[in-house]
Amino acid sequence: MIKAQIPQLKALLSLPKNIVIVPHRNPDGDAMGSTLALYHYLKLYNHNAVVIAPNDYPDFLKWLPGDDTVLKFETAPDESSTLINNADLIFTLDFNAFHRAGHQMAEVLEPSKAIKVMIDHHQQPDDYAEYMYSDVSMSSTCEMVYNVIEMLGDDDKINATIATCLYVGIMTDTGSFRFPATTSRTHQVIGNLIEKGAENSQIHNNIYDTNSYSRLQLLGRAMQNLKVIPDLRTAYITLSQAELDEFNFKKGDTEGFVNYALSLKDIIFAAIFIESQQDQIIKISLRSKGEFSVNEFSRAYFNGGGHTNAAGGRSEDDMQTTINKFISILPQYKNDLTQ
Ligand SMILES: [Mn+2]
Repeated sequence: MIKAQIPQLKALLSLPKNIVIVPHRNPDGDAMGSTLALYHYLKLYNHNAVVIAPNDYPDFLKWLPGDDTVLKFETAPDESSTLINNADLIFTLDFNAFHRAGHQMAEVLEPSKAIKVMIDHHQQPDDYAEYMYSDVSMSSTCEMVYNVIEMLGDDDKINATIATCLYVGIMTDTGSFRFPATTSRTHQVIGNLIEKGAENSQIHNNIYDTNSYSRLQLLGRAMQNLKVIPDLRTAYITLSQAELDEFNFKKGDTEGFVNYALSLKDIIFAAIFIESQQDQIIKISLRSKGEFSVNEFSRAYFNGGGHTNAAGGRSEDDMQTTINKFISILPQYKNDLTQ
């Protein structure tokens, strides 16, 4: 779709507008990188733009340029709602269904009369956006925002600030340029971003070399809890609330843990189950290699979804019940997991 609509979008953006930019709940590097990159881009045209995140995000993203301008719906619902109600345009980035912004924020977004623009690479998008750029083959929403700016004829407007934000999202969503959605085009975009001033080595350092001692200890516990089901090529990790508390858990601390399970030789399906006393649920992250779709698996059994090889989910049962359910489902997929 989007190419045909670009002139229309360009016309829309030619005069200053009230614009709200929204990432998904529990924003990650791609969500914050893409929304802040777009924010800095729109500011060049004197739009009254603001990023409203549904809730807070990990500290390792808090150095991003523009972080201090981000509103959080959860802690500023009235101010956020007013901005959403007064918006001419709402960009929803790195998600494709209002409920992914959380139920409270979804209730404000849904009835909004603003023109919606979706830029996203998750599967099965909802149909709410007048301008919809949805492509599941893309490495990241940040790569797509780069494409949009380029299609608008503004690649020369990408400065070091915008480049830095976009670099973060492409790097984090591709596991530092190694996941299968990483294409030669992705590397070309990354090359251009470095030319525009993204400090690649420093950015990597800012995001990944921020471990606290307690996070590494928590990782140690997670690895002790790692279980393997070799004949179904599956591995999973559990972390209880008590274990999180023991190691001083902070938001973002378990980011990437599931990838260790997936890095086991011959394992193609990995899961991590993390108890959240506050939400009264078990949070689930699923990863796979190859054809096995964790998006479909999560949609079918764990109230979630995402991509073919990376998805989230949740369970309202306790940990043991959730694990038992998980293990009991697996044999149905024996063919897919062992082919
Ligand atoms: Mn993404």
